[in-house]
Amino acid sequence: ISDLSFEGQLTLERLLPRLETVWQSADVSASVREEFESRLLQQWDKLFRLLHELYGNRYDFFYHLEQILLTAATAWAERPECLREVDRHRVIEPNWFESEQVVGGALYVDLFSENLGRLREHIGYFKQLGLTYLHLMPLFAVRPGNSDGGYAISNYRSVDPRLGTIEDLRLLADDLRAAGITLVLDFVFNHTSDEHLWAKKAQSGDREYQQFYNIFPDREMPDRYEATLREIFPTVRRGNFTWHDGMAKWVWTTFNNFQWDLNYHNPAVFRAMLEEMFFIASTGVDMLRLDAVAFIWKQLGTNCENLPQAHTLIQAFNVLARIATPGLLFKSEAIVHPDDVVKYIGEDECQISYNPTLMALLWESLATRQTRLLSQSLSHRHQLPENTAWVNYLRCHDDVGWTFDDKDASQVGINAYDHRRFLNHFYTGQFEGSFARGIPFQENVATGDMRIAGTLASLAGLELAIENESEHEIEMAIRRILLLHSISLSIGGIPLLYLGEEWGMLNDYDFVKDPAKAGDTRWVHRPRMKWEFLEELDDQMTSGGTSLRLRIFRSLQRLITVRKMLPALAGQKMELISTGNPHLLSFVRSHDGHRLTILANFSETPQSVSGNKLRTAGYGRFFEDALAGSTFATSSDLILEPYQVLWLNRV
Ligand code: OTU
Repeated sequence: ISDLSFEGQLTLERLLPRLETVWQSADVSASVREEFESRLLQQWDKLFRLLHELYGNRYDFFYHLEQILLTAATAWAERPECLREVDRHRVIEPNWFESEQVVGGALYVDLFSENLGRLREHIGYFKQLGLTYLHLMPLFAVRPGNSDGGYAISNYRSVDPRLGTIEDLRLLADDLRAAGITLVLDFVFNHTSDEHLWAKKAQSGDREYQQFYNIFPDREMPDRYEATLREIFPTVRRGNFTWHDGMAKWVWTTFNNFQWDLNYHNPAVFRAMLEEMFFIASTGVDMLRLDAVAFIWKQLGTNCENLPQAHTLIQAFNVLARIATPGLLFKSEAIVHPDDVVKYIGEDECQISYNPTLMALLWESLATRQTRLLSQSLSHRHQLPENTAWVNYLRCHDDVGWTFDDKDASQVGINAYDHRRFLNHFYTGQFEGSFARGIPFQENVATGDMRIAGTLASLAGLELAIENESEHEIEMAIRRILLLHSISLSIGGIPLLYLGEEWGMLNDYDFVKDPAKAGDTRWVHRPRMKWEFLEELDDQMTSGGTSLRLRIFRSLQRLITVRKMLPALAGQKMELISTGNPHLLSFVRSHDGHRLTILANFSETPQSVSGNKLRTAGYGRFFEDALAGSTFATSSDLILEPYQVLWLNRV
């Protein structure tokens, strides 16, 4: 046994008796207490190592360790018994989220249903659509005015009064749990708003709280850091630091000026955010979306993104969740280079992760009508460790950035720099013949860099097609939308819709009228839910009508239903098939002895696949398309209609 493990054991012996007060004051049963202690013993060595790595050089390490353990014990002692029940189940079935039954949706409470109370009335809608996972955009108390869509939190323990109360959140969580829907909320742990109590104390000169943030008296340190930093929100300000008049000091602000980055070099910050994390979990949240994970650890002389200590930190949060709230899972939000994205994924770090590379490359394929870069990337980037999963999405509340690997691009003869420029032109509609209606987000005049804002439907061509009143273009746009969904629903992982997509919602340019939103073009793709679509659906159920909106809704609903009937779509296993046709994406999904072959045409012209090729590759003689029901024999070539997708079962 190593020296460090030995020190760890001594430390635990000293600390365990100090938890006594927690058990006594919470009055928990012996068995509940034993559950905690057995998990603590099991995870202790790991936890001690992680925290020692981060904070072991502090003279007050032991004190902070004690505080952290007290926090964890309290979280378990006070955890509602119904959540402990969920914990016990999830520990036995750690890969429950890999099921083909899991389908996710994300929404803004205010834009969807005004408030949490009303949201509860729409659980039937989620079920109708087939959702089993619901991510609510940040709903905690925020600073007034611009709050970056809720990402500038002033109090993690109270709900934005416009949306409801913590009690409303609890009731919603209970109802969702009863309906079999997993609740996902953000853990915005990289920064707080400048109006958070900690920031206010810092502003009033409290040195203890000034150490919660990265605050500097003059430009010396900011300039030294700046030498190696990127700019994330260059249209907000140049650089990463904001001058605060009251304190007459510089504050580290990676995002907006009012989002103050927390200083995790300080163990008190770790412990304080741990308490907030456990509080959020106690409301009945199943998964936490770890916001902006890439930025949480800063180190002079580096780009302060994706540093090894960021992983150590998340792993430390994770072990503590395993000990105190074992059902709670983490979802990584690392919209960074694909090599860095996967580093956050693991049973001991984030069990699930956004798949930004797939998202970007699906849009890339749609623009180029070619799948070579997508296939190249998928060929070595899709596989994940056991008990982890991708969260596959097409659009979310954020922008689209072209986060593919330059080497993957050059492998298939693409110059990454030129290609990103092309994609930006294409998706902002500047490229001739483009169907897309996106607008730039965070355009950096110095580097020419930008990201793209726009809804799925507007980027896929529906907005322009409707404007052109072209039946043909509308048809093509709808097919593109469904093509993208069918990939996201079948490629392996948790598909995540951004609600509004089910109706093909278009860009909403009215955001410029609201001063709190005007400066952030992402609001263009955050439209308000139009419940009249649903009423139309209900009316037409009987009359059999087929408006464009209804067609999108019903087709997506059907894709989801079919997904859930295909056990081959569980898990993550995916093998590409080479068809020799550059316009097709083709792969086989297999799980538990089930197989499904998927062919997708990314062009607006019919494409053929050699049946012979499919047969000799061992994919069978006869297939049935699970989507349309048609059958195919591999004795002749298969023809895919423009943008058609086939989910082929062997028959
Ligand atoms: C996240 O995104 C959120 O998703 C955004 O809505 C927030 O504005 C931001 O953090 C601050 O809380 O820059 O454009 O992974 O791409 O973390 C979105 C790197 C963002 C960043 C991502 C960030």
